[in-house]
Amino acid sequence: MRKLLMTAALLIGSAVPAFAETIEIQLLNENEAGDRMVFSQELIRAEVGDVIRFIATDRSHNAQSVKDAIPEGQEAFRGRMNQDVEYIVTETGLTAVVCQPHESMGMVALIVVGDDLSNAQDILDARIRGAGNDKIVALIEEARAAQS
Ligand SMILES: [Cu+2]
Repeated sequence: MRKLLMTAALLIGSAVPAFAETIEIQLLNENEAGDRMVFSQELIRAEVGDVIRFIATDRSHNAQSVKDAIPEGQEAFRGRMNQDVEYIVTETGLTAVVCQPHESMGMVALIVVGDDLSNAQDILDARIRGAGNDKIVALIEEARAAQS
């Protein structure tokens, strides 16, 4: 029995990729290119088992997922203003991320897990304001172009 349990533990362990990464994304007032109110990376590629850490580098930002713009089974998240927040990747697919105060100015990001774009229409149908919506559409196009 003991041996059986250990085998089970090994099998469960092997479901998590051996090279799980922590991906750090900064919340910025301005990036090196001079774009204002931006995530340091806007198309964020990850795999199941990775952790995406949003870091409150500059003040007056947060990071949160958008309702109905996240893979089924993936836990939604909502970081507080000026605080780091982590997204623990459990599902493949796309997630739209916004900074609530600057969403309409285009402070958004798109997480792509496992190169799975199957919920792209959910993201396009979700309510994302102003320039944020335009950027999300562009990021989905970019992810699609990279796939073909
Ligand atoms: Cu912001």
